[in-house]
Amino acid sequence: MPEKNVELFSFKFSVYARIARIVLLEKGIAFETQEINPFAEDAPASYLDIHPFMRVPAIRHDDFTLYETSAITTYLDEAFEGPSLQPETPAERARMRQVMAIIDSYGYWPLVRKVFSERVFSPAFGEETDKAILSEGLEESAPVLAALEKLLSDKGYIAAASYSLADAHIIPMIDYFLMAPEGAVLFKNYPKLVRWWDRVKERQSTISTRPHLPT
Ligand SMILES: N[C@@H](CCC(=O)N[C@@H](CS)C(=O)NCC(=O)O)C(=O)O
Repeated sequence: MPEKNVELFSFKFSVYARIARIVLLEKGIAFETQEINPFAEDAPASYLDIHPFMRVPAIRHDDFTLYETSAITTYLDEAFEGPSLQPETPAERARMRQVMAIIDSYGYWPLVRKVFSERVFSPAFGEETDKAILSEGLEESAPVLAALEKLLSDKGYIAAASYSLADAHIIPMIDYFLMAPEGAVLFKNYPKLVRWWDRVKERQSTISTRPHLPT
């Protein structure tokens, strides 16, 4: 069974890189981090050999490199020992993958790039909030949260009675969304999601991976 030699290409504010970090911690996998800012104009061109779309995260495990977060987290879960992060039944595994796809396809842009970026990230770096983008983001986030509320398992975690890759996948985006006061107000409309968040917000892997924004 493979042990160490895992390198994570990560950016400290990235929600996707945080998903990979959470899974590495949940599995207890030792890893080293290489910090890459994919948004920087001077991002190293050599990184394109690892990720041709210049995004984070990517991993290198011995001589195997991989990008795309869901592929990375599934690989880490299957290639390493530690608690399984994929539920037992086909229906629960399908639900897990469905939630991951929903947040990627419909959630990331409104929750993170519109609400969090405009309301929290930009002001932290001295830029003004674009209120039109913020309100568009809140409007577009509501159906995503409603869909998650409807799909959430009654057993305690997103897809099953145990923590899975789906929980790890949505924690960073919900965490950022809740840092926006308007996001936190909207979130209260979804009682199952609120209960789920109360359960996962104090988890060690959630706390220790939370980015520190300038104040
Ligand atoms: N589909 C990719 C998305 C990764 C992604 O968008 N990462 C963001 C950071 S959270 C990024 O690198 N953005 C750089 C850019 O948009 O230029 C995955 O699942 O890994």
